[in-house]
Amino acid sequence: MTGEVIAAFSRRFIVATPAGKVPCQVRGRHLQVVCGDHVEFRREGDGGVIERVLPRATLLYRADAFRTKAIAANATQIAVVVAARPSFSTELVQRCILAAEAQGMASMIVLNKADLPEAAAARACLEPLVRIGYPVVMLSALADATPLLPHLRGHITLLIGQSGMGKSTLVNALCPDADAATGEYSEALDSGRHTTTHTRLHRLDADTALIDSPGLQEFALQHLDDDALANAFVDFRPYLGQCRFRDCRHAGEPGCRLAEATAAGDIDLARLRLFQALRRLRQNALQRL
Ligand SMILES: Nc1nc2c(ncn2[C@@H]2O[C@H](COP(=O)(O)OP(=O)(O)OP(=O)(O)O)[C@@H](O)[C@H]2O)c(=O)[nH]1
Ligand SMILES: [Mg+2]
Ligand SMILES: [Zn+2]
Repeated sequence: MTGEVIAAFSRRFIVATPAGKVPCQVRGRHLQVVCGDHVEFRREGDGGVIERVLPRATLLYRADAFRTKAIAANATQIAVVVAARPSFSTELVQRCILAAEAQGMASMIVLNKADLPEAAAARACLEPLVRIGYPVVMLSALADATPLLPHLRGHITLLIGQSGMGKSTLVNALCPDADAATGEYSEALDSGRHTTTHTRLHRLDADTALIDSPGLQEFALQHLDDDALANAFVDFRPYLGQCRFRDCRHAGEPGCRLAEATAAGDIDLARLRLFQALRRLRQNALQRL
């Protein structure tokens, strides 16, 4: 039998099939199963045992020097959810987008809690990302989430972001059967309380789905080597391969096209700095190993 993994706990999964949902397990450690995977399983008692993961169209994951953490399989785009309150990190937003770019996935940003007075300032923080082509949809998940619907049709969209931004609230607004837990954020800590603990896929129709994921505190990009990292910056792509030195590290070498484009105002200096900082982080981690 085949089905789609709609929930992934550490070693237990819920697989959706046309005949209903089946609780499944994996035997052994060799098989990595992620929410969004299409799998083959055999029935065993009331449940099933997953035997094979079908080839994935995409796999969004993060990786530090020691381990890799898969987030979801087969999503076609990510929607990074940020909010007027609590505050969010634009660097974390960019890291999520870089990981998605490296998988060939589209990215958009949802600015939630537009009903709060801080929304305009939050929107201004996103302007550099709008300039390089990422759409921002501003809405209030509690009041009306429908402005997001046209962006979702035909996509499997992974909702990702820090805790307390309103990912699960959005899922509840758009999928009436979802019944996802939501939680007040902490004013004192200016942070969410990590209410969602497992990734879960919710189908809206045959070719549209939303994946809710636990709040992120960090997003390591150790898996992107220099070339993959540079290519993940969409704003760098027109200039890559044109530097004077073929092995240019875009870190102050003469004839660097990225530096020239930055001086001309065609690349945002903050983006070039982010690239250099991420590259250095990876080099330092490699040296420590
Ligand atoms: N004012 C306002 N509050 C909202 C809105 N959307 C969500 N919230 C509140 O924000 C808090 C966090 O919402 P959640 O949906 O649990 O956030 P989350 O992103 O799923 O958080 P984690 O599961 O911890 O990652 C809840 O108290 C929601 O009621 C909104 O549009 N406006
Ligand atoms: Mg949640
Ligand atoms: Zn260069």
